[in-house]
Amino acid sequence: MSVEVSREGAVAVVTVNRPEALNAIDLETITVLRDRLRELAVDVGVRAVVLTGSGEKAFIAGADIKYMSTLTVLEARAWGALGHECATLLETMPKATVAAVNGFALGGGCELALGCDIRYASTRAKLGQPEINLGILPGWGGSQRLARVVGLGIAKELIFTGRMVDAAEAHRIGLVNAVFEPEELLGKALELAQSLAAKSPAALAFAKQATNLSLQGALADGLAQEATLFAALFATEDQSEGMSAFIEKRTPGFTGR
Ligand code: DAK
Repeated sequence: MSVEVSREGAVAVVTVNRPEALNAIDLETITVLRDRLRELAVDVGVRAVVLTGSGEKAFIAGADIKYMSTLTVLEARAWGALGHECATLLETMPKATVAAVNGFALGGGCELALGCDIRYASTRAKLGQPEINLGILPGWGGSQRLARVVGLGIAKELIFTGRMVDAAEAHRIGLVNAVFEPEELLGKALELAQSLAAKSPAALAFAKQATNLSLQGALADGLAQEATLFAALFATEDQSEGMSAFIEKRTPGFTGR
């Protein structure tokens, strides 16, 4: 299968699996990825998702250029919508999403990583938006999300030049949260995902919803939404459990109720 999903407790690991093409994403792959992400978004047994690529060279080396080279204008529109849906599912599903960037994350690959809440990279990772070299622009959200992560000036430089950054530079500019040796990367991403899966699902989902608003729209609207979400958590058992556990000096057991 071009996309594989495995489970480790409440964590789902989604692996794009086309190593012969450096996990470049063709129509079948993006459609299956979209379907799997839709399922995981509503699966109450899954509290965190890790996205990675198979093999040692690539996370996702982009959208499949051979496939894209044949597209008509209408097909390009539909292709863009599929990638948008995947990145938006990663960004908005009510659970944590972590990209384990184990190699090339280019074009659409960088854009899917940008949809994730947190990005970990291996020392071998190379990230970038090289679409300009193909006579196109980033079409799966990169023209909007990259600037929100690294700032407008750096985003424009990377998108206008198509330059790739290595893991150290990606970390310095805030494009990835942390860098690990290749053999450590997936374990560290899983460890992070497991720790997020142990949090209150309601608190994490609401924290994600609120922080997603922080770089969009008016501050007053974001603050109003934060106030509503904050108050709503006081109707959950998890809030009572979290505070009781602190007072009783024990580890909380969150149930999601
Ligand atoms: N597409 C198709 N095949 C790819 C590929 C890709 N993106 N990347 C690699 N491959 C394939 C190669 O063709 C090669 O296959 P064979 O020729 O052996 O059959 C195999 O993977 C191994 O690649 P290389 O031989 O090139 O490996 P190297 O180590 O020499 O080089 C590389 C690695 C990552 C530097 C190089 O493969 C490379 O430059 N790849 C292309 C990277 C790239 O440009 N990615 C961005 C793609 S553009 C939009 C919607 C979406 C998008 C844009 C607009 N709209 C709707 C508006 C998204 C655009 C993109 O993602």
